[in-house]
Amino acid sequence: MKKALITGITGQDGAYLAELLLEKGYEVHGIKRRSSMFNTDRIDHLYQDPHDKDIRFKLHYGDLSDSTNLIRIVQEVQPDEIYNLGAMSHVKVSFDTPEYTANADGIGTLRLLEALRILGLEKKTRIYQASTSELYGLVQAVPQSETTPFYPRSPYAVAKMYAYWITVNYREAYGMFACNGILFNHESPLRGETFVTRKITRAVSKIALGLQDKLFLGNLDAQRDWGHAKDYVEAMWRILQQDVAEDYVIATGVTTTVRDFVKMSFQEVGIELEFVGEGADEKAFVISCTNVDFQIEIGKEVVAVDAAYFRPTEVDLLIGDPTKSKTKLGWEPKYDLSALVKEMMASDVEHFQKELMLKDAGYQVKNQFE
Ligand code: NDP
Ligand code: GDR
Repeated sequence: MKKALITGITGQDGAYLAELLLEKGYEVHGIKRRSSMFNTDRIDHLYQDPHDKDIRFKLHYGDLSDSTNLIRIVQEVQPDEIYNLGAMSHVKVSFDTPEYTANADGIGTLRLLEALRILGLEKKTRIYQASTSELYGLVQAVPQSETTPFYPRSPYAVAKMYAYWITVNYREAYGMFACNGILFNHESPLRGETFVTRKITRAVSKIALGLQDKLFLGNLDAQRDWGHAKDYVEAMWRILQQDVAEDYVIATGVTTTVRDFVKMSFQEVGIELEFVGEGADEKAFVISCTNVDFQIEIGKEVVAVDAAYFRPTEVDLLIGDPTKSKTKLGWEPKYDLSALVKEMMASDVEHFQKELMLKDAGYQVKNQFE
């Protein structure tokens, strides 16, 4: 039985990957951070009682900023494969916490690679590094492929650039099976609530149900190549099953503006919008509503730009070239954007319908910071 160790197992990708590897018969170990409240919502359905015999799913407390802890966990688990998904993954927040981001996202990768060397596992354990399309940053050429130059535009992307190159360097220097997956944006109903897609699908669901008035967003012109996380974790696994360690772009090859993602989400609940104005003055109004379940007033302003969400340096356009992953990995995404939006909207509408029932029964509905 193969053993995998996943950092970032409590995150969006960690949850989908753990599920996939368990289905494939792996013994799955994950590193979770200590938090003051439970933080395992996304993987609670995979829980196995540690008192039972022959369990195949186990969590270890740890942090990418603590070498001693990483060395101890790797020594105990002796994994065949490591998937390094742990990171401070929010681009905008990385401008507020640049040093921590560099430590966790950049040096954290070095700590894991060194743990393998220190333990003499550099020839046994394969390692996947969660690299990102944010490396391309300021547009040099499109579509972006494995050979497009990098120009990172945030502390997050600069930290990930270190992680990318240290992975390549350890592969070349020590013959390690260490690979980068350069993954373009991927989303799902499990996506963190402050990334733009989930922020939109949550807010649209609440607006349609009368639980929220308006959605405030930043740059509506940004273009992203959005895929589904479920497809992307399959690519991570395939990258580590090859004969030769290489780096791969994982993307759909289709790009869409944030504005169009907003329109598509509202369309899922039968609401058509008209966008008026530009830049920080842009707004969107309801022009029709065909869904009788949602009582929304025609002419209501439901979207507005708030410059507080603009980034000091923005990544305007991402569109990936997945030719290498298609030909060498045989990887093909199963979801397109409309299927992704449909699934995310269905999940959030269902969630907020339950909250509405609670509200109607006199319970307070939570406010959340976005
Ligand atoms: P999430 O933000 O959903 O999950 C990040 C995970 O990392 C969480 O489990 C988090 O723990 C954990 N984590 C954060 N800081 C540390 C730390 N110091 N030590 C250990 N663990 C830590 O990200 P995604 O699942 O979306 O992304 C997975 C990886 O892929 C990340 O590295 C991200 O940067 C990268 N990536 C993501 C893309 C995307 O579109 N989703 C695209 C390209 C790359 P906790 O739950 O406690 O916060
Ligand atoms: P990104 O994702 O920065 O691409 O990083 P995010 O969803 O945060 O932003 C995408 C684009 O939308 C614009 N935007 C807003 N973004 C947020 N979060 N909130 C807003 O209100 C808003 N309004 C407009 C942003 O400016 C940006 O252009 C994600 C993360 O998962 C990274 O970890 C990963 O490496 C990359 O994707 C690939």
